[in-house]
Amino acid sequence: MALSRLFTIIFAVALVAAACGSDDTTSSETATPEATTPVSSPDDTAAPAATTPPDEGELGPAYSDEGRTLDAVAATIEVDGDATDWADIEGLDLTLYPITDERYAPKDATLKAAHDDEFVYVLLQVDDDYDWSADDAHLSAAAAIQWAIEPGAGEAMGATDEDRETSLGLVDIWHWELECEAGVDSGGAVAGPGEGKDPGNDSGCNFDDEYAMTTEDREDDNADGAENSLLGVWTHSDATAGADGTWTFEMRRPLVTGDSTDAQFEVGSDARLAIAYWDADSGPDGWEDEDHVQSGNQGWITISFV
Ligand SMILES: [Ca+2]
Ligand SMILES: [Ca+2]
Ligand SMILES: [Ca+2]
Ligand SMILES: [Ca+2]
Repeated sequence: MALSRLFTIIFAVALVAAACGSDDTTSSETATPEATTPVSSPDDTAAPAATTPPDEGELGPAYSDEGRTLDAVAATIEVDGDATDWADIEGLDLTLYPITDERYAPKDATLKAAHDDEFVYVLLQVDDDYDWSADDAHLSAAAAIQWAIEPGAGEAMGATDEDRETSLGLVDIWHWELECEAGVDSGGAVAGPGEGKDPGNDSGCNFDDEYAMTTEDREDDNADGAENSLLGVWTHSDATAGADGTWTFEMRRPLVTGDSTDAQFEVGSDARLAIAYWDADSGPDGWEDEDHVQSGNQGWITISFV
């Protein structure tokens, strides 16, 4: 098994295992990392964009670290699950590839990013049929966005495949299991962490503000006074069980939170992003750890705040 593939397996397993349900282990005893400077690309000389996407089912990295870029443009966005306000914003079309098993079909997706004076906005749209259960998040789609907090962070939750135990930097994770129905405001902007939970835990809808140092070390944000006001609304183009269509995940967070466990964004700077998506049709009990498609095995996507 190629190291890169093993790496993505570990990434997926660690991410999902730590996220199952809303009972994330509290970690008040976990040391909060020192504050870090805002992310910027370590090398302003962008490599030429890759022009040939990987073949379907090809799992190895097909892009350099700087190979895919997307501008986060100034715009007026309302987080309501309606992508109409993004219509004039250029997106990045990409294919999310499976982790451990080619049984799971790659998923086509479109990513857009924007900002205003206060917030960063992310729109993730994934082509997949509609599955949602009020009772079991594994029978619903799920999605996650990962940002590098520190420039050198590996896309395996901060580590690398060669040394999964050594963090090269923190990553910020917005992790969304769809416990609330379509059209509902989700995240720390509208719900607290819940009894005994760390501040990053969203007790309302399970749209959590998290961080990771390695594949084995992921937590809800847990600093005293942490700022965790993620806001997200999801919809699907045809909310009929099994109906083909497109998932829309619309998200917002303040550009600057001050949290050491969040990426901080600044107009004129770059950030690095990766995406994960879970398909509820992956197995009879919904998605499991390996039922995960993602962009990280193709390298970070550079987001330029312009
Ligand atoms: Ca909208
Ligand atoms: Ca599906
Ligand atoms: Ca936070
Ligand atoms: Ca965070």
